[in-house]
Amino acid sequence: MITLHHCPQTRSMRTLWLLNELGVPFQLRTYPFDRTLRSPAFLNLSPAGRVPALEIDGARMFETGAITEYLCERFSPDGLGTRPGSPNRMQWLVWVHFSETLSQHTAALTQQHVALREDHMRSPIVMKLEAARLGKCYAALEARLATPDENREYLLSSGFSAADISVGQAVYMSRHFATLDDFPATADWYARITARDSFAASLPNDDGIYDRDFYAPWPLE
Ligand SMILES: N[C@@H](CCC(=O)N[C@@H](CS)C(=O)NCC(=O)O)C(=O)O
Repeated sequence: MITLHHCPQTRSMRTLWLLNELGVPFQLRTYPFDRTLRSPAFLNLSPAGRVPALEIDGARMFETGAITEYLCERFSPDGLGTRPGSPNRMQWLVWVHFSETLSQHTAALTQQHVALREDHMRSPIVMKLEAARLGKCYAALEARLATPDENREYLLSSGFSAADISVGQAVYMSRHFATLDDFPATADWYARITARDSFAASLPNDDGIYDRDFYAPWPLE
């Protein structure tokens, strides 16, 4: 049995979406996003106290990118995944791991806007810089998706894959801090991939750690 250790509205939603899309049996253990992740029992699953953590084949895994690669190798090597040596392998790896570039900016912005509760703890400069860096990530996606010579519906020309899930979940989170308004091909792609039942099945029941849809970087409220 596979067990996903999960906090809603975090990177573990990426693994949840992937498991839902793979259609393999798994159980979900949901935790509050708090000091529970620092308990000895949780640190035994994930030594830095992070989600996702996955139990599979009697072993314990952490790191979203590694989990994505492993699950795809096991359950969908030629569908959601790509085999080493296949034509799309390089781009698949690039985009699966690019999701982390987006997520680190979202994590910094979540810390600034949400976790640090007092205004004097926050840095407007960091908020502005990190939101601008999300814009650079969107520009990279737009360049990939809005190619002049090819109408690319997904990140890989071969079709929907775990690369779309990985980056799509990262964009789902980053939209709290930077809109897709200036990136039409990326907005279309995002609408396309989030129309899937597997995405709907991975959504949290409530807003979780965010108390609003969008946090503007400046001015500080
Ligand atoms: N590179 C790691 C990052 C994991 C990570 O930082 N997860 C966040 C949630 S998005 C977390 O668990 N944070 C808890 C904390 O920092 O205490 C991965 O992709 O799994």
